[in-house]
Order: sequence, then C-alpha cells, then structure tokens
Amino acid sequence: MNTPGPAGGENPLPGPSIEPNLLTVVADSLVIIPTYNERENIENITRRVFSLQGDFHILVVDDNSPDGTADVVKGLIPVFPGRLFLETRKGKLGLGTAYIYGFKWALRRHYNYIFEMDADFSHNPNDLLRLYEACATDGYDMAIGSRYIDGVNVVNWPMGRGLMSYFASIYVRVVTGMPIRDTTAGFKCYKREVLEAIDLDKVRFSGYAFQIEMKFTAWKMGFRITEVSIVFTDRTQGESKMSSGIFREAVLGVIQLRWKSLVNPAKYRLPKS
Ligand SMILES: Nc1nc2c(ncn2[C@@H]2O[C@H](COP(=O)(O)OP(=O)(O)O)[C@@H](O)[C@H]2O)c(=O)[nH]1
Ligand SMILES: [Mg+2]
Repeated sequence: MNTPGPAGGENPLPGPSIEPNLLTVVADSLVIIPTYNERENIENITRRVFSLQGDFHILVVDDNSPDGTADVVKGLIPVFPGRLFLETRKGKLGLGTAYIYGFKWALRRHYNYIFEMDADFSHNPNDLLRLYEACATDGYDMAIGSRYIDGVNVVNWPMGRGLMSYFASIYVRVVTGMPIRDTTAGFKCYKREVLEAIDLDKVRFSGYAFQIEMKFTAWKMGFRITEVSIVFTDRTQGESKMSSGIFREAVLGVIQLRWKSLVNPAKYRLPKS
C-alpha cells in the first residue's frame, strides 16, 4: 500500500526534519460495509480488517438498524480514530443505495481502491489483500471475489440456495453476454476511475441486480475486470436480508439491462476526460 513515509530515513537537507509521528498516514483503500442488524458481526469484522497487513479504512453505512449496530460502531471509532467511519441513514433503504452512498463518500475523499464487503463474514477479510493486488499490482480496474471459478465454492448454504445462485449466475451470463462467472458477487474492489466514470445517480437496482448492474456497466464501458477465486461461507450470526423481491428484481432486471444497452449504447461511452 502507498503509505508515504520518510524517503531513505535521513534528511539530506539542512533545516527541520519532519517528526515521523506527524506524518499523515494516507490509506488508499476504503472498505465499505453496509449493515442492517449486524450487531453480532460488526465489531469482529472491523477488528479483522484492521488486523490485516494492508492499510485499509472502513466506512460502515448503517440503515438505522433496530439492533443498535451503529452504537457498536460508535464505540469502536475512538479505538480506530481516522480509520473507521460511520454514516447512518434514516431506515432500511436497500443494499444498492447504501453502496452508492458509500461510493460518493469515497470519491469525495482520497481513496483509490474502493471495496464492497458484507458484514457477516461470508467474505473472508483476508481476501481483501488478493483483490487489492489484482487491481494495484496486476492493473485490473475491477476485481471480483468469485465463488464459481472452479465449481461452487460455497460453504454452509442450503443446497437449494447454492444451486439457485449458481444457475442464476449462468442465466445472467446468457442474458447479458458478460464473460463473468460470479455475476451476483458482492465482494469487489473497484479502482476509483470506474466509480468516477459510472453515473451513480443512474444506477437503478438495489439487491442482487445492483451487483449485476455495476459489473455490466463497467464491462460495457470497457474496463478490465478479473475474478479472484474465493470461498464464500454463509453467515453463522444474524439473519439474511435476502427476499423474494430482491430475487424478482434480479430476474427481470437483467433483461431490462440488456434491452436498455441495445437501445441506448451511448450510456456506456466513457466520459471524455
Ligand atoms: N445498509 C444496508 N445494509 C444492508 C441492507 N440489506 C442488507 N444489508 C447488508 O448487506 C450485507 C449482505 O446482506 P445479507 O443479508 O448477508 O445478504 P445475503 O448474504 O444475500 O443473505 C450485510 O452486511 C447486510 O447487513 C440494507 O437495506 N441496508
Ligand atoms: Mg450474507
């Protein structure tokens, strides 16, 4: 990670040298964690991310969780000053809009690598480093933590849900034509430029369809996308917010996405810089 520090240790020029503890540590990576009733998970996941080798900041976007998730985060902010941030919204407004809110927050600041991650440990925080490498070292614009590179890497999901997710991914690939295996994945790293190029106010969907739409838009715009193989483990604490409405949105949403891309290809042209 790019953490500015004193070059070479010695200060070759006469005059005051900078006290090391006064140097600002600028993290270039922000992990956005949307939460709704994640009281049991949020402290552990936060501590895990901050124990990684990389220099990550975290933004929690909480939708006024009735279980007091935000209070847990508020209690942790003094423990991780300048690294942990909380934004609360009025009520449950959906995963997609929570991320859009977080993306805009990140773009107003200095972050170059912006991550999506669930609070419930389905995504292993260690994999943040692999997603980071794919973008920062290998030069991809977006890295996706993918469950479906070699078979189905899902632990603890009931058979029905695993199969549904797998076939949903194939359905999405066929309808959209996107060469991505895990199209509904929600563990990702975006380079800043991708989020700057996408018109975030025009993102239409909120659940799984949101995840598909972000990938589809980035792919159509010509950004370089890679998939990093991960193991997805179902939550052991708290409850899933998956609903039949979210599922329906995705099934119909992909058809709309494809259709709109055919009638309005200009939407995917990169803005002139
Ligand atoms: N802010 C916010 N977070 C949400 C909302 N719905 C789900 N989440 C969070 O999004 C992540 C994924 O949701 P989850 O219920 O685990 O979905 P599943 O893994 O598909 O069953 C978790 O961190 C949830 O707390 C929402 O409406 N608002
Ligand atoms: Mg989950």
